[in-house]
Amino acid sequence: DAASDAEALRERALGSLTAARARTTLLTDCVEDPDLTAQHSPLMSPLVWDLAHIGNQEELWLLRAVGGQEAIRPEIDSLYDAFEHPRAERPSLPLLPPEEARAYAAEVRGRAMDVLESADLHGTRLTEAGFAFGMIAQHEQQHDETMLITHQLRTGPQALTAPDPDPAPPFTGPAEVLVPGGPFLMGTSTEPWALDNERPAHVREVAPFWIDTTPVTNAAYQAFIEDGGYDDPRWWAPRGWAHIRRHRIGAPLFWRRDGGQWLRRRFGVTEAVPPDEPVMHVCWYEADAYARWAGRRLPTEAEWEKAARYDPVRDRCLRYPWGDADPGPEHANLGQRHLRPAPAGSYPAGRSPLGVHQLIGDVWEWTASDFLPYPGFRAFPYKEYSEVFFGPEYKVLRGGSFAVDPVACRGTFRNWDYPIRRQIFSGFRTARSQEAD
Ligand code: AVJ
Ligand code: FE
Repeated sequence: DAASDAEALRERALGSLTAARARTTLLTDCVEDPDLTAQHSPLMSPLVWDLAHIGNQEELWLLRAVGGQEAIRPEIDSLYDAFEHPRAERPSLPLLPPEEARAYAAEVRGRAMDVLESADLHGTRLTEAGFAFGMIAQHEQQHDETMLITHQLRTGPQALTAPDPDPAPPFTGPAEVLVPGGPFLMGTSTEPWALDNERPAHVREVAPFWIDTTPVTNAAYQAFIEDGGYDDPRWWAPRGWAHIRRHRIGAPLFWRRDGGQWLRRRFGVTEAVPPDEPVMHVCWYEADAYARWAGRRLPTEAEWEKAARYDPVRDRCLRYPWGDADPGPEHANLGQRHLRPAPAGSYPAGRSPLGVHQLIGDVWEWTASDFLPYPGFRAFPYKEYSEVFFGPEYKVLRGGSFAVDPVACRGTFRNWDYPIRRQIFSGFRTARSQEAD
């Protein structure tokens, strides 16, 4: 009945917010204050900025917009407005010191719990099915992934540990899967916590194409390096070629050649690059060049989503590759349970109906597509989440990495970044059109 539905929604919102805060606490309590206030890379904010920004977004949406409350500290809004201050500038702002940032985020959370208890979860579009609470839990989890990237960029001793994923036997399935052409329903109009750029559901047509069964592995990527892939302009988009030459890029970020082998630094530890793991920390230009070298191309965003969600037997799209159930540990490497992707061929229970593996979790996957609105898009609840980023300067990534929490992950979820970015947990898989047969 309606009362128990509302209670289930409240429980889901509470659980999602609580899990996000536990992760934020882990990521900000595992280092000392100087590591929280330092800027570890000009690409990133100080961790203490993310912490107070998480609290400030929660204040704006849950306390002020939903709860109708006055600002707790109106003077700090502008410090934590991502559009007023680019990341490089944030360390020089008069930010709340770590203890104050923690206390502020905790005060907001305490009040948000009271708002959640009495909110009408069918009152307005903002609170419908607990949307604002889900949006804020996703926002915090997205910044937790951002903070994990900051941890990866940080030099110095290891601060985080996690068990490794289970080893997997070498993947022996077919290298690629045929995805049938024809229409499918892309995006969603029904997923209650889907963000504005995933909406609305709309029919898309794709031509038949082949897609890699697993993400491209380190071993496959090393073959591209060893074949002189970084020295051959034939494989590179002109801007990508100019970029890798100017910055002398010749391998994924964090890789280093040591005699005959490749090493990588991962969360403070240097280790041999594992051959069976999906390649990570490559930019769009590197993914695009690898695909051309391999005689293939990146999948478009629509192709990726059809490969991930389309069930040819039921002729409909699923919420996730494995079906409509929320992600569990058997389906995908999500939620920072591990601090690395799992070997190619892991999580067979998470494969799509067409037989494509590891679409969700492990590494974000670059697609060929620019970040553009779907037909019928409406910015909600604020233009600065998606709308201001639409255009050709951003490329879409799909699927989510090991650092994405299930609450911020769906078959329809869209991420985007500049094509030169590679500090993110980004990999890719390749495709080819069927008519090339
Ligand atoms: C969707 C990951 C591109 O981190 O810039 C966080 C998410 N938006 N706060 C980002 C976001 C506002 C966003 N990405
Ligand atoms: Fe944010």
